[in-house]
Amino acid sequence: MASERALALKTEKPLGWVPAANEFAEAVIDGLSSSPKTLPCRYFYDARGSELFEAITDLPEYYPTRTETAILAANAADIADRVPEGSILVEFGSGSSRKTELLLAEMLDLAAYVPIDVSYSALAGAKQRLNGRFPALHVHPIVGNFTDEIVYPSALQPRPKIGFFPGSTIGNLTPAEARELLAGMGHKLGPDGRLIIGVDLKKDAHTLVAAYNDAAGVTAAFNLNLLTRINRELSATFDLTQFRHEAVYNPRDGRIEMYLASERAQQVSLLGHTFAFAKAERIHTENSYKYTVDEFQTLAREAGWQPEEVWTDKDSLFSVHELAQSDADLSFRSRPSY
Ligand code: SAH
Ligand code: AVI
Repeated sequence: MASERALALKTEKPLGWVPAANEFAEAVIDGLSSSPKTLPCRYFYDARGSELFEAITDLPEYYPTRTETAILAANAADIADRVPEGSILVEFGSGSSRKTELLLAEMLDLAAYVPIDVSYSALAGAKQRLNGRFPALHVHPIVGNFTDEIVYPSALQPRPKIGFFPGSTIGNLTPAEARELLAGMGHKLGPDGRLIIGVDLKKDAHTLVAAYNDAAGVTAAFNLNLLTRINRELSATFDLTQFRHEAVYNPRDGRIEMYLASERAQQVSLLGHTFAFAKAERIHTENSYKYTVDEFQTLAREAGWQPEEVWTDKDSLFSVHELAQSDADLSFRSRPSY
């Protein structure tokens, strides 16, 4: 069994790593100086934001998590069948890693599980739980942006790499960004790399808007928590009672848009900058793109991936895709299913 040290990834940051305050400050100042005002959605996930996201996943209106979980539960053994022994499972935006447990239970001969997330608290919680349930599994969390390069140590470099990107987090990027991220994942996973990715499907606007504007107000709290984080970490003066959560479906672009709308004309200061808000002016905090199966497969092909399998639920709410690198040698497959 390789030692923890031998398996440590070169780019792995200590588990306590948090993005440099100036990176966060720059992103917030840039976003609030833009017209229209924006904030990057990856900053939702401080400890409270990760907790609120977990609460969202239990909401009756938020169908994606339970639907994707059921798809994975029904197909985990099939997915695992095609994973060569001694592979590394690399997860992008792993959060609580709860869906991953379904795969890990079927992939008992993995060399390592590498969850990557910007949320320290989510990774720490997941590592502790997984160490308890799978004591033989090497878990190597990386606190950081999944767009960053991963430099594998030489012991792991030649091993087959399976990517896992559930949750439809791909939908939080524009299609152009998604193409770039998928192409980058191809590079990170190597020529024999495979990717299991969850993608939310287009559906009626009513169902979509309800999922992002729940009756209990948990999504509103998740959205507003971004301002709490900015107040705390960047000494800003947002008055949380004077901003309102909004979620709308934009059918032209096929995306849910989340905003924080100013209840009145007001000013907010932050690190020596002052930002003026008109009444009803909005900060665009998140997009959540929805795809048809064909649209997503086209995007994947454009990024150098070959769609191999797709699973959906009976109501066609959500899809899970298995992709292979376009020029991959698939001879290791255990059964000729396609
Ligand atoms: N995969 C989990 C969590 C989805 S929530 C699931 O399917 O339920 C999105 C997760 O991605 C959060 O944990 C968030 O912290 C993480 N995340 C968002 N943007 C990220 C980025 N740019 N780099 C790394 N992690 C990111
Ligand atoms: C992580 N991501 C895919 C979620 C989504 O559905 O876009 C984040 C979220 N935003 C509001 N609710 C959930």
